[in-house]
Amino acid sequence: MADAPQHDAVSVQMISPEGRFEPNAAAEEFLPYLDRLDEDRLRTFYRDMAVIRRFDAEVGHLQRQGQLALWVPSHGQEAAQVGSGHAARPQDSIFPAYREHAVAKIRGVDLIDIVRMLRGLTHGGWVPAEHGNFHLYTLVIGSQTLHATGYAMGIALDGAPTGDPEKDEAVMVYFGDGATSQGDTNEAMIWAASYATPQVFFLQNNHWAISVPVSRQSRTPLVDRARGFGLRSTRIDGNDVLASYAVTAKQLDDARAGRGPGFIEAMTYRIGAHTTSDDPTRYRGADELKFWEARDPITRYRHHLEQRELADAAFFADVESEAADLAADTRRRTLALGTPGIDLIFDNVYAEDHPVPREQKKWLQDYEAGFGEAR
Ligand SMILES: Cc1ncc(C[n+]2csc(CCOP(=O)(O)OP(=O)(O)O)c2C)c(N)n1
Ligand SMILES: [Mg+2]
Repeated sequence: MADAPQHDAVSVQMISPEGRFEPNAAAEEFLPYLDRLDEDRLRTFYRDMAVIRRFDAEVGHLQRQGQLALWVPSHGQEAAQVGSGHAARPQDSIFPAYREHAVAKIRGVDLIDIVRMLRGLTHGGWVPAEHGNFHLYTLVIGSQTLHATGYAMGIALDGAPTGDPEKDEAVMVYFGDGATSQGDTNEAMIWAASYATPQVFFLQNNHWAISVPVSRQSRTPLVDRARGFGLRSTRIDGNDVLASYAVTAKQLDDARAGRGPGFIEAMTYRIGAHTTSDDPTRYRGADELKFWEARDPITRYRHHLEQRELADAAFFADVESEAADLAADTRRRTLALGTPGIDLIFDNVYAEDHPVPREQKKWLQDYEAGFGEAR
């Protein structure tokens, strides 16, 4: 079966792969949104990307050492996440999938809460209203798009926007290329368009849904498919943090102003495994990986900051030490988390007592007791 072309749509790009500020023609209408960024904010983008990369690597190691059931790496997708995450306003609501560690950090989630969830200690992790309206990680592919659209429909039904972008709310939902094949995602886009929801669909096209390439998910670039639903749709270079920021800022402000839902396809790449349960060498070639490693979003942005003389060696050393501190802190806190009790596995299966989980729980308790010391 021939693979569908995925590269024949234009991506908005602000920074060249070498780090030069070279907005292409598609970037023009988004350029004014970069004026919102002062030098501190530009440096924060780098800091967030680099710190999350280090955190991600550390938790990956912890999983390998038996401390987590599973880890979902974000390596390679930092620019897509950091640019869009910073473009959201405090009053906005964010619905993630399960790989958006950088956005979680930006919205004020304590990253150890993600670790707790993937260690099996909680069924959720945090209270969204107390953490920047950042909703819970959703492992059922695409289901968060419906949660987001339902929430955004609520905002639309509550009344017309005031016209003040500092007050009006918008919703952003993150999902992957594989999720675009789910019925939920397609239904969410239909309802969003019908109700003109104040919402942005943020697709991180990392080229793979576990072992299935994006070319198998769609015979047409996904940015074009979104237009068929009636969404304003833009493709961006997802490894360009400034493109991600500017396009998301415009899309969210258009959505909050009542101009209807938008869609962003961020072209990026999942450098690591799908999760720690996956071995990507079984299905993808080394050349493809090399191609994308050479387009690393953090290296590109570092060159950009250096060329504009916005950051010096002391800044980069400081970021490195913050990243090392976070990694050490995460390791220390993870090792202190303890193990989940057996009850937690069964307690929320049914609201009331039920013979099947009761029997299964007893079986597991007896099995564990067979080892002697309670674990
Ligand atoms: C409804 C549903 N079907 C299948 C799965 C198994 N599954 C987990 S991740 C995944 C691939 C998702 O790919 P994509 O949407 O591209 O997101 P990515 O992991 O690449 O970020 C699948 C099929 C699931 N979690 N939920
Ligand atoms: Mg994917």
